[in-house]
Amino acid sequence: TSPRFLADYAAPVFTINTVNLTVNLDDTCSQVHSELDIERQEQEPADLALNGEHLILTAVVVNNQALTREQYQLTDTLLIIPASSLPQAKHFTLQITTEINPLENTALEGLFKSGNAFCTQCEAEGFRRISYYLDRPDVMATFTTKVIADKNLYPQLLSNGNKVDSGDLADGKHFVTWHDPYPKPCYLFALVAGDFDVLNDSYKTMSGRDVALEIFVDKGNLSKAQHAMISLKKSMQWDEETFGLEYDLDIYMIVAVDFFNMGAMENKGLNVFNSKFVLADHHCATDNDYFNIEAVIAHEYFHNWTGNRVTCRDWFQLSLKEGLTVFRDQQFSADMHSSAVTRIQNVRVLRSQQFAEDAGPMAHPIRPEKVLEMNNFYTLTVYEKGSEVIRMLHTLLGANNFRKGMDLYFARYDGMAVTCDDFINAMADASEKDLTQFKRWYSQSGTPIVGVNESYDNVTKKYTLTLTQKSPTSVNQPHPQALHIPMKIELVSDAPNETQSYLLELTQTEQSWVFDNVDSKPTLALLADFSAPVKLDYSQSESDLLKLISHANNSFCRWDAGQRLLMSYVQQLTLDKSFTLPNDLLVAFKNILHSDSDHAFIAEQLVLPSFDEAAGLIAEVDPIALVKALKKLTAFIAHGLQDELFACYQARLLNKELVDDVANRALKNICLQYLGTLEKYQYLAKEQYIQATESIDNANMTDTLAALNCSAKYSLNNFSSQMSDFESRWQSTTLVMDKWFALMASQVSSDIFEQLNQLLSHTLFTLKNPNRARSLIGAFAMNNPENFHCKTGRGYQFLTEQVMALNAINPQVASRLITPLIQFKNFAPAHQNMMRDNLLKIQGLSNLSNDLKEKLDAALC
Ligand code: BAL
Ligand code: ZN
Repeated sequence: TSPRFLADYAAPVFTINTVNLTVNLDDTCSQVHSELDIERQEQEPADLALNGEHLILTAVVVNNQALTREQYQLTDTLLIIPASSLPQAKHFTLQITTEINPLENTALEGLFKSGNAFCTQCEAEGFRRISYYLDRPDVMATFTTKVIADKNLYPQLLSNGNKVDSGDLADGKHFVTWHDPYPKPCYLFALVAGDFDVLNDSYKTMSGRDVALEIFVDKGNLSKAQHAMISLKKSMQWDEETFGLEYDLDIYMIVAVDFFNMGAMENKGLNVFNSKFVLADHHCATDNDYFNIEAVIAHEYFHNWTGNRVTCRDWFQLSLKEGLTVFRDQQFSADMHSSAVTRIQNVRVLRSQQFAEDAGPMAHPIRPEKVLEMNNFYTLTVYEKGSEVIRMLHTLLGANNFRKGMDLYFARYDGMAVTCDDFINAMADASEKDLTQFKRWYSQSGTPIVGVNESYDNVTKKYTLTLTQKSPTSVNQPHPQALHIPMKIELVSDAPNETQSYLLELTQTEQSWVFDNVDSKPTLALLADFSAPVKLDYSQSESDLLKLISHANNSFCRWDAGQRLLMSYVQQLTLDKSFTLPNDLLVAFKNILHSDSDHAFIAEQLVLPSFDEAAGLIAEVDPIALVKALKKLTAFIAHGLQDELFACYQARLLNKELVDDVANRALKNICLQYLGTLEKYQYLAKEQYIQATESIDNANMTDTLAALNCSAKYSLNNFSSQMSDFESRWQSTTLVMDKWFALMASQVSSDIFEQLNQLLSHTLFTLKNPNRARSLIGAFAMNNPENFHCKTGRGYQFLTEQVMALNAINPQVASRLITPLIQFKNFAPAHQNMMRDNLLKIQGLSNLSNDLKEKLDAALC
């Protein structure tokens, strides 16, 4: 196969108006009968080419006339009906019968088995594994789907839309027919069959309609679906209140399955979810899990308008729906929780992962221009940077104009498949703001660097700020142009209440602003609320950063000043082993601990920059030196503030009111992470595990995992016996065992490779379950830098072997897990060479998937 290009987009020659599907389910030979109403878009005779993969074709019928084998052509990926076999009329019908094998479908695209249930995943291009079709998002049809299966094994048969018919059939089978009145692309098609427990509820929409809400989970898990249901109702209400958007069908269903490549999927009226983002109770889920479930439920729900009612013209436009929907779910989370902490957590993901992607071989604009395997573009760039681009619009336009733009977007495009340009044009027209230059964010890749120059004139009381911008160049982007960058700044004054905030629009490569009547030289706080996804080239003095930590008005700026200070120490410690850390840092941290900020925010301020974030800021870093630097910084703070950290920890351990609170748990557990480095306090991790696990009232997974993480990271001797205890308690709870595998793989241990091999042959381990594969292999490669980057290269070799095995089982999962290896240019030459050698080995596979091929070709060119 060869890559596809955005520039080659052409409107479809044929479209499909209605689809009648009958799916007769069977483990190894499911039969799919599809009747399509086809509409010719051009008068001239043309061949009809339908996408299809891994299908057995048993019949093709045009206008009720069966075609003979000579009347059509078949390739591995297409069914071509030549113009000579088609009627000349504008409308004709096409019937296709295919057979598929769901049980053998380990790629989990199209129709597959997840445990005992059948389910589907069609985005991006999975429908072509169910039937021959015009599998492109700008072909939108109304679907009627009849699902047939054994009644005992599969009492629930689900598809999109409303249930219109059901009944019994011969041989113990039954059927249910569903009709979805909203035309949709086939990527939003879904079908599920199984024997589930159902949580039922309802929601009255703002116009007074009752919507039935149903969450389907594996038998016995009903009580774990409550939080998802509450989250769904909150999301429905938030979208009505914030954007005036109401749900449109009579029923909204969510099904939780254990085998799933993605987090979840927004199929019309029938969301399919990775069970990780549905199931929770306090015994088995962490505070973070609760937060993420609410966010993913919201995300998929919000897609009903931003994605389903208005969808993408082609897959290059993916950020049209994903960037916008991530922005919407981030705003929702910020409204439900601490907005400052939510924003910080968004930025951490962006800086530690998206910046690395944007600096690596797979860097692409949020609207990519060339794609070999579409599944490779469900990226942090399209999603998270895409959301930042929408956020910048929100900042530049203001909330009111942004809402007007959204209203206009829906008024213009409801029911259509459109482009990112269409979205921006609606925003520009509604707000009357010129967004011509802003559109460059959609076509340029790489993280821009903003430079800073400032001067203050004591006599004229003028403060002058000069900002520069530079986007990285690459083969695909030899001459990047200046972007339209919203820079929210503060001029922080020593005088109370005199700090001023501004929104500057940086549009040139170099631009200056003069501020009059500034009484004394201000301290500059840049990127309030992280107003743009850029890096700063600005080395502010330690004393300025310390001032910002305590005096900036914007909470993000206070947090960020602390991070920049810490990062400068990490950098100095990495490059110079003899660097001594200053006591000022301890004073600053002590002030943070004792500040009256909310405790979730204090906890965030105490978290050090991650390995990944630091690695992105130090060219060709020696990973081992970086791990040591981070440890040294942790130990310095722990040692210097042990009394304060211990007191803070104890207060939260002993005070019942504080124990039950998410923010206080976060604060307690960050204290524990520091104290774990000190021998004197290592007993705390052991005790916390016992208390969090055994207490009948307070058994709590957040505290259990925090204790085990601490023991894993500092090789505490209680780790292995407590992990055995944990395993025996939780061996029959799949999602908790994922946490167990991840902890085992994250432990810093001299015999880690022996342990990893044992874990691979554990009776509960399988590469076929994506969550399980990620929990062992992903956790090792991403959460255990000390062992992954070990100088023998065994860490790289381990990941390579697993990626090679996964290539044949599930190419999407293999392609995600290879990320740490393709970013080899971040690291010192000796590590680069070992990583590159391993990549060459993978590239040599005879059955290399397109998913891996695309990344390897980019990394090794
Ligand atoms: N559309 C794929 C999953 C998601 O972004 O919601
Ligand atoms: Zn999405």
